[in-house]
Amino acid sequence: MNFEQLEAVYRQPFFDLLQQARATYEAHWPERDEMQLCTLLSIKTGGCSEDCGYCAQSARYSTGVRAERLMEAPEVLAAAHRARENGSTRFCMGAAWRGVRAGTAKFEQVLDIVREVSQLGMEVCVTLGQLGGEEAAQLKAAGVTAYNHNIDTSPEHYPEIVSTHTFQDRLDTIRAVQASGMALCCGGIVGLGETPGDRLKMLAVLTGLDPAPESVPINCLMAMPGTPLEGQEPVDIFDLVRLIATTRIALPRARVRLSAGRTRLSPEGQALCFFAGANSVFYGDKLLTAANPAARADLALLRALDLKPSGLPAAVG
Ligand code: SAM
Ligand code: DTB
Ligand code: SF4
Repeated sequence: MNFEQLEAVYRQPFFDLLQQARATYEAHWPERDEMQLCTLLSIKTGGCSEDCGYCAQSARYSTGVRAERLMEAPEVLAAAHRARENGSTRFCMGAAWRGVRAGTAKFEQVLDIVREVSQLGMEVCVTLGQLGGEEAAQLKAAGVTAYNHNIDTSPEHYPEIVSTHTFQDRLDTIRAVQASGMALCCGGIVGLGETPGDRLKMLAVLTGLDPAPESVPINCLMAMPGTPLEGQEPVDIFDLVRLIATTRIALPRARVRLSAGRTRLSPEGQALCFFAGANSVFYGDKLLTAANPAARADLALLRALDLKPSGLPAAVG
């Protein structure tokens, strides 16, 4: 869908939009009462060379996040086991890097980690920054299911948020991921000072990707103290619901993940997002460095809404 088409969908009367999104969701997701639970782990925290204005892990801002070394495989594996025991079916590992290069010791260590974690039968997602064809092929061979690389906002707004790499750099990595056959997890953040139009321009880029992204994380900015965006106001809940609904309509088969920022949403607000077609969340008390709702609270919310965690793929059980 192009920008004009997305705008026409987005600007419908609120309940018409919700109804269209719900119908689209139910037509494409027979398991409509299932919520995918994903657990995040920061395998390399802080000290990043990039200047993404929202990020607590950039070395350029004093955020209180200390630079740590890349975790060893056994530590990561233990966390992955815990995630699976707690009901997650997707394990997402993040690293605060500009990117990775084949043949380096750190990349080899990541490949080792992936080989081990992929034995557990969960979907394995990594987000390591920029990469090329060789790195993507090696990650796929090691057992990565999906690579997360967000475009974050519209092409126009991107330079307001990041100066150390370009929107085109993001698209180049996305191309390499897609060429490797890994699934692409690609979405963005709301609350970066962008307009609703910027959000739809971001969505136009996402819907133009071929193949379409397998999953689309919609993050609400976690305004991290010390970052340039620490003072940003949260986005209006109805604007967020409209965006989720429009994403569901534009990308019917994608998992739409209500990602960072749920700590600032009410249960009722989240319920509207789920009704509009969000069918995945990050589960567990921590995102990468920021807080996430307590696991107990999330399970209570799912129960209240008669939703159930989606199961592991049948082969693994
Ligand atoms: N360094 C890699 C990169 O930038 O692609 C991977 C890790 S980075 C933390 C992954 C994504 O997390 C970012 O693209 C952004 O969408 C999201 N993110 C980071 N900080 C955030 C924040 N404070 N609030 C919401 N989302 C955030
Ligand atoms: C994504 O879109 N959101 C996740 C995941 N991909 C890597 C990260 C959210 C990070 C929130 C801020 C933090 O924890 O520092
Ligand atoms: Fe580094 Fe990724 Fe944070 Fe940007 S978003 S500063 S690239 S960790």
